[in-house]
Amino acid sequence: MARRAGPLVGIIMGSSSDGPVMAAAAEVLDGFGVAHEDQIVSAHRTPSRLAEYARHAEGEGIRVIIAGAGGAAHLPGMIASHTLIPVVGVPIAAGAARAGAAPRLAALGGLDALLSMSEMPTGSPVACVGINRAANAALYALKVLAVESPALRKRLAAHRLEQHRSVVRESERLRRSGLRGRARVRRAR
Ligand code: RP5
Repeated sequence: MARRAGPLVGIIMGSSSDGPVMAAAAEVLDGFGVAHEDQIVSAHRTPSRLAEYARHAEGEGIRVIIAGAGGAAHLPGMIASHTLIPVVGVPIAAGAARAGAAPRLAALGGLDALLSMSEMPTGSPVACVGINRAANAALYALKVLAVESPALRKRLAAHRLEQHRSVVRESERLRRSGLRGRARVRRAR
């Protein structure tokens, strides 16, 4: 894949309240140096903008769209129906706190959004990660991009190796200290 200046990933969300969850996707992409463009597109409040966004994404050469939404989350499925760009949905459970208020939990804890995305009827598929798992959506998008980019594939392989090493390091610490935080004393029988 040739290097290009424009965004490779489009991150969209139904509301600004989805921003705190979706920021995890941006963080992962930034960590891999992959350009993304972030926008708010509401399937039910800005339906014409949704169609426009699909055209814009195709024009920009965006390769993967990550779409986060809560409630009866139509955004990923509707975007997918307007474009051939692969779409990864992020079901969102909690809206951001407004003016110091506590986070507003979706009535069904995100299950509504999860099912809206994963149960897309045949014809307009959406890949779907777990509730609030925006980081996983970004990792999935990176894997899609890596099909055409040996450099990115290398970085993903290094990331996977580091995950492995970090678990081994944690396990070694656990082996030394035991689950209760100190070495177990073996009782002689
Ligand atoms: C959905 O409704 C959005 O994706 C958001 O998760 C949820 C609540 O939106 P706001 O009321 O915070 O704008 O459309």
